[in-house]
Amino acid sequence: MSIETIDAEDVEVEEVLGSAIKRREDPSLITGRAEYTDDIQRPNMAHMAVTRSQYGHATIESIDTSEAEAMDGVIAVYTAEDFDVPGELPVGWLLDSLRTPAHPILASERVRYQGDAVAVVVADDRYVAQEAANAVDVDYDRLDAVTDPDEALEDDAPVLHEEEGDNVALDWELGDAEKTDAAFEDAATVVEADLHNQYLIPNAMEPRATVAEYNAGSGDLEVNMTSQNPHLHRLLMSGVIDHPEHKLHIRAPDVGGGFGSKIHHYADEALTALCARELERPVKWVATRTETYETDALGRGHVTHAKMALDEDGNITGFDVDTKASLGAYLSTFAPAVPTYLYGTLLSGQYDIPAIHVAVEGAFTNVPPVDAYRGAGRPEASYVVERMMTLAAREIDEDPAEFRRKNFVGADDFPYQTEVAVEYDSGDYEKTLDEALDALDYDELRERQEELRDEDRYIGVGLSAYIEACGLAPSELAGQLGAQAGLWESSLVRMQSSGTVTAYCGTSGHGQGHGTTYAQIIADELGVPYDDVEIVEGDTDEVPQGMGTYGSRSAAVGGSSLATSAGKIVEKARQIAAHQFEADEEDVEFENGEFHLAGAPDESVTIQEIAGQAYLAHDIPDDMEPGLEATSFYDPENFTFPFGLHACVVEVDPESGEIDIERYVAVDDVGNQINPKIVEGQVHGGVAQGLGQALYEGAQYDDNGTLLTGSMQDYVVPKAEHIPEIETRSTVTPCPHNPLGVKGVGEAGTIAAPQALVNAVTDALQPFGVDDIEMPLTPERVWRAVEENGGGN
Ligand code: MCN
Repeated sequence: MSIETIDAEDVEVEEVLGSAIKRREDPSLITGRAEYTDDIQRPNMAHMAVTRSQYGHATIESIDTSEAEAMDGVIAVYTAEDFDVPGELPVGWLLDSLRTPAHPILASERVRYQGDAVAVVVADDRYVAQEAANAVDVDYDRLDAVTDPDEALEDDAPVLHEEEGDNVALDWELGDAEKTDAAFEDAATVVEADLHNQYLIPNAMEPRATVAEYNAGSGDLEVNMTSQNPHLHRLLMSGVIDHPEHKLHIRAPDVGGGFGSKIHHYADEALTALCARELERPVKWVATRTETYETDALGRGHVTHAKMALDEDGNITGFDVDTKASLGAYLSTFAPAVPTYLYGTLLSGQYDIPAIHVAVEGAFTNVPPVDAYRGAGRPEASYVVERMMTLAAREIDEDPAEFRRKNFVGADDFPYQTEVAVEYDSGDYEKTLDEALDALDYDELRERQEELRDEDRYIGVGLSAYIEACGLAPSELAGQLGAQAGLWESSLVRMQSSGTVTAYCGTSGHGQGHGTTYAQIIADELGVPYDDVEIVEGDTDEVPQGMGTYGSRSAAVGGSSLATSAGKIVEKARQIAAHQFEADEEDVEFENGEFHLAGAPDESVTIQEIAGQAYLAHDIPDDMEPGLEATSFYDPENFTFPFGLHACVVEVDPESGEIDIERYVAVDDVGNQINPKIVEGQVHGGVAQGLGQALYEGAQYDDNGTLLTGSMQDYVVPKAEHIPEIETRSTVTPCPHNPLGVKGVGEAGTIAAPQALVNAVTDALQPFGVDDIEMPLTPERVWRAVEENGGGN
């Protein structure tokens, strides 16, 4: 059922957009020719390693670097006092209630999570550097720690940032509390639940890494790093290490996945750059897998109490959500946006809910900073909405599919203004539900479920009607909400005089196949062969400006910017063609790469020929500048709201707690698809991560803040054998406000999958009265849930 790929040379220009062309980036990736940061070698390069706290919370009494300094091969050892720079990591999203305690790149008085950096060592050799980092003698006085956001907000909790008085990082609400209270007063049914969304470790295949070189002659500092947004990193790092932005060059070589973890500005990359500048020598730092587990920003970490009000006909009349969200020990770059605007605004789900109120308290806790991880806020919202929809349907004894259908925003109701600030652009939710029910053969499935129960076999069906917001956002609106950056995207498209094209885009792909899909967009807009288009990303020296890749924004915002730049080229080329035809511009038509006069298609000139003329500049219109290139800054009008219906069918063994996934059906609507194969791949990857959360993953800390799941042996990520065949289908409801009609797909699967699985397992266990099991649904937890309900006896 998987989509067949096509070789680019077999695709006509007019069909290039929307074709499942093979990803052009794969041959180099799968034959070992890719260049990752750790592959970079420089003459005289030194290596940096970091001394990190092994305590979750402690004061630093003293730091003795003498033993490390005396080791053979050690070049320098630095602590906080050695760097005369601002040295504090900034927060890129501010809220009125937000507290912003200092986030130093090296701790000097107190450590607040296991992995907090205290010193760095630079040595000739990576292993010597690590050994010396271990030899830095830090005298700690251990403090009580707290890792759970609910507990961190209690009066007697140990306080992380004493100057703040308590652990409240932010206090935020959205929606109409009074109206929502009134809905509950009048409700025929009220459904309540406590829902947890555990800490996740992003686990990109390639650990974070940096190679920095400083040219003392020119003052240029060149930093190769694992980045999802080099231009943003340039801006942030220039402040942290006090280096002029125009003298800082950030490049992301091939990046082995990020899932959000490589958006943020961490201490380590800034420290590597500082060491290179201090020592005037290239310096490399590569995180060990242990450091990845201890220091990459975590995802999720929510504890929620939710209430849903229904009238006597089963219509939702109110939704009240109270969430305690962990922000970790310090605020990471975009952390404040994640449990607030990326979460609360999605709590209407696919439903017409007349009253919603959400209150979020953010807590400082003794775990690494918590920030965006694939989905960022939207999986947490979708989990709450879709778990509650399932619980409510059970409460009033309605079929979960029909209960959802009854409450959907109707296909004719778009644009739809929710009660939580956002306006959905377009959608047709019944269509994806119907596709999924058809794929499942739903009625037959329910009959089989009944029959099997008589044989003591327990199958369950879980539905997840998810919505997400991507392509963030109109810059002005984002600014009003607290963003400290614009959220446009920029591109430069240049047609060379021979007619080949180089397109530079400010996004920075790291596995999503932008080289392929962007070339499809350009080839389509300009009517040139796909193979004649080269895409450049991820380099502040080559790409004029950019905001990067996250929030599934690249197709909707970056792609739209590319289409806009290419459109400008066509317009300039049209003027040159009109000049050649001695005709008015309005009479010149452009089709499949050729200009001709209206009604005279046989006499045409190709855009490549025009490019030659544009650079020769011997005969172009008066007052026209030579050359054929265009830049644009595309600022979206709105978010775009992809949606879909994921359904999971499981069989659960109540005696062992084991879950067998029989089927996983994913129906997604991401608007027009640039490349259906890449869309399918993104859904597969996302679902794998979502099922990983539901079944296996979860960072666990003990009472001291010590990470108990600090390796791949203890923190289970799903392997191919754990993932069922994912049956994908799609519907197409174009985005009405961007030139390509596209919505994002990069996070859809991760947002949809966890609750599809949990809903399925609890559906299977209805005969045992099991309504909720905390993720991950390990066999032990499933078995305990059955036992706690009397084991069915
Ligand atoms: N696409 C398409 N048609 C659409 C929408 C998208 O063909 N209607 C294509 C795009 O052109 C792009 C890909 O699908 O090639 C993903 O596009 P988009 O949804 O715009 O997402 P981004 O490219 O902005 O990628 C970010 C997104 C996020 S936020 C995370 S997290 C994530 C993800 O992508 N991390 C990934 N997918 C990942 N895939 C890999 N391999 N590695 C990661 O770290």
